[in-house]
Amino acid sequence: MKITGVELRRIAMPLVSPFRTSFGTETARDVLLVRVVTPDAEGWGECVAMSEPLYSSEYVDGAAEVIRRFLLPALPKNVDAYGVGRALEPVKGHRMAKAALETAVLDAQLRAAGESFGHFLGAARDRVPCGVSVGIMDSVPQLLDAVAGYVEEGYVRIKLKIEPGWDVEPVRAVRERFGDDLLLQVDANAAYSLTDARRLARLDAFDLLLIEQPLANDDLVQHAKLARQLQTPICLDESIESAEHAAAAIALGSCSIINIKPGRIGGYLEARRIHDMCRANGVAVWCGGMLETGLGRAANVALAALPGFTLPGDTSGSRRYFATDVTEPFELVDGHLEVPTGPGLGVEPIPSILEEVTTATEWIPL
Ligand code: OSB
Ligand code: MG
Repeated sequence: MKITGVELRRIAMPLVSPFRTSFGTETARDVLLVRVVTPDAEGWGECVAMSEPLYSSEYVDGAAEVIRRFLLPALPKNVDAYGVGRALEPVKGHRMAKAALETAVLDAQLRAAGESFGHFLGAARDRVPCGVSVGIMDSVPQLLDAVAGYVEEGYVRIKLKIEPGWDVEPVRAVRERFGDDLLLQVDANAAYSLTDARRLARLDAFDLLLIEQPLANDDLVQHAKLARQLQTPICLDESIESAEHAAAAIALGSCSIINIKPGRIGGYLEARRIHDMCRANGVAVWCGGMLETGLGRAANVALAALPGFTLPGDTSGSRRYFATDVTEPFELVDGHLEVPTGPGLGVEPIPSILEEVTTATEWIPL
């Protein structure tokens, strides 16, 4: 596939409510979109990097810079999605930037071939069950109201963001109010250390599906030690940047579940590799999210339909994030989102909405 050029487009997407985690509070999503143009088709990739390097070392200005300065010049004249990863291998890290570019190339390639992401990746069902990630709130009553709204909307699993000082009490309150049948899990975004093991073990009383990323991003050994002190299964998010990390975490006993976020690990091809490896080892996976627009969401929903994704993902409906999405909104039906079936992502940005939210564009001929 010959690439004519690439557009880098920045969009500003206000969130319907502030989203607070242990690393910060987001009120708007500053998104970099990559549009790859070929003679036969165009493709879109959404970069999941956030404005500041607080979740991981990547950030959106840095991703744009590495794409224009190092990634695009490294692309061969003729390339498919598999070739993108090979061509970009000399550049270390920057997986979110690489994922956005590879996804845009894959989308263009699949649209030209008339094949959907779901079919290409190996989706085994036509809809996926959805969870929702609930931010840290100012008070427990406010949290209970938010969770009640999501339960009413049909979400089949609730994830509570936690941090020291906001953990046992909110979890207890949600468990008491919504009962033992609610699928419930927590996400610490690396806010604890091993000395908090006894505090974290108090969460064992609440029958959580998992605790996500309790300790530092780069500490697989301490996660393995913590796992031996908890009954609640440990799931890793930030720590897993590749299939090699996933294999190491499983071998060390650092986690028994993996959150696969294609953006964090370099794209959907690597995501499928991790899925295959985990499935062969009996390790459950689920699809995480980074507050994506409908473009990123479409691909995530397709991935979440693979057979090894045995837990509900953070693949929520558009309105959980945005009053107006850039695509037709994803809407929950009976707690599920439908996997798009059209060519490529199977969704398009709506031109008038895209124009309205665009803050900058840059055309780079190849
Ligand atoms: O840790 O899973 C996370 C959002 C931004 C950055 C990191 C995380 C999250 C979420 C929300 O939990 C997931 C979503 O609904 O997209
Ligand atoms: Mg997480």
